[in-house]
Amino acid sequence: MNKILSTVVLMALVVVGCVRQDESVIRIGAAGPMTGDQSKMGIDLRNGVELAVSEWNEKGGVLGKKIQLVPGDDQADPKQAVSIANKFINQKVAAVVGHWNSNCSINASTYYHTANIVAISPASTNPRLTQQGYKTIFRVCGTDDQQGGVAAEFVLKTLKPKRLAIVHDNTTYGKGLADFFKQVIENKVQVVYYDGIQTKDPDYKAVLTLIKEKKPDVYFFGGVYPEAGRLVRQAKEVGMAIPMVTGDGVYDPTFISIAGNAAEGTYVTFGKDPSGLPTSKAFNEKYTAKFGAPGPYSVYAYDAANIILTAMQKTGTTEGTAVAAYITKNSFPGAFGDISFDKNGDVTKAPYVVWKVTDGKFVEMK
Ligand code: ABU
Repeated sequence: MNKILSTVVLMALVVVGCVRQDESVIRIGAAGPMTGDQSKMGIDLRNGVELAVSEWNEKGGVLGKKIQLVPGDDQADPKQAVSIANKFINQKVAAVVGHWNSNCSINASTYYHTANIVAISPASTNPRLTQQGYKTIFRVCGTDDQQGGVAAEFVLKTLKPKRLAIVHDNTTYGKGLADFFKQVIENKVQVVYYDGIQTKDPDYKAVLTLIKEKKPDVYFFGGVYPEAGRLVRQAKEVGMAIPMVTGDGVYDPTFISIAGNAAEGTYVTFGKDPSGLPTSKAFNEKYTAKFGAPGPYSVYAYDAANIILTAMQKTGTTEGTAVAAYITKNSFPGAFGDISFDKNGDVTKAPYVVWKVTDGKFVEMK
């Protein structure tokens, strides 16, 4: 019996080995939270990559090979992100678009760096990601020092509060963004509350009551839309009638669905809307026909995939160092115009603007 079992295991390993050795396709990983309460972000990301891959395959692929999309669900969990990175390495994934969450991207980046795999995050905004000296790690979004500064300038010039509360979700992204915001503003406005909340907690009324007692005029939140939606909804329930100011992790219609009417008047920093630009027209039409309305980071994922595939085509290789060097030295057409990178792997242009929830929609402030 044992002999039969070991023969079956051996045959299975041979089959797996044959799949792993299959060099007839180029595999591109798409990593993000595809299950759980941030799953919309991961699915938006994967769809953006899938659209780019299907377009390249229609033109014959890259280097004479078809491209295969390999999705990786990191569940917005940095430990799971390491498992996904190892899975990609074992599957001989040539490059990765991902991850969405900064803590996931930072954890996984060490593995991609060691395996000489190019990874471009469409959405991870914590500065640390590109400060590690990893030549194959890039992002196509801005950074939290940039958007924290824009949020702070907006609060000082437009909302002009005397007293301010700052809340974060204790993640690399949320706490980092809250701290960049605080650095700019704390000598100019009295910060009457600063603390973290636990993600996934269904009830923030106790902390909101504490904040309300401190009588702030505005509160800033560093975190993602599921928690932001509950905070805003429950703030209204405890009678806290002050606006939330927050960052790109909250820019999604799901925030408004969770918060309901209480979302009205929330301010969010994010990039401009590219949908009216000629550079994103084809993307918008094709994405919408295939998947429905693009999510906030779908087009960033699409651009990231196109940058990787263009660099492979131009260099004639999937080898990480060569592909990364090409990405660093060249510029690429993207939804907002040409995209180029600095020596760290950050985009050279990432303008943030302020959006306000008005009549159930995000409206860009002039
Ligand atoms: N930047 C939006 C949220 C994703 C992250 O950076 O963690």
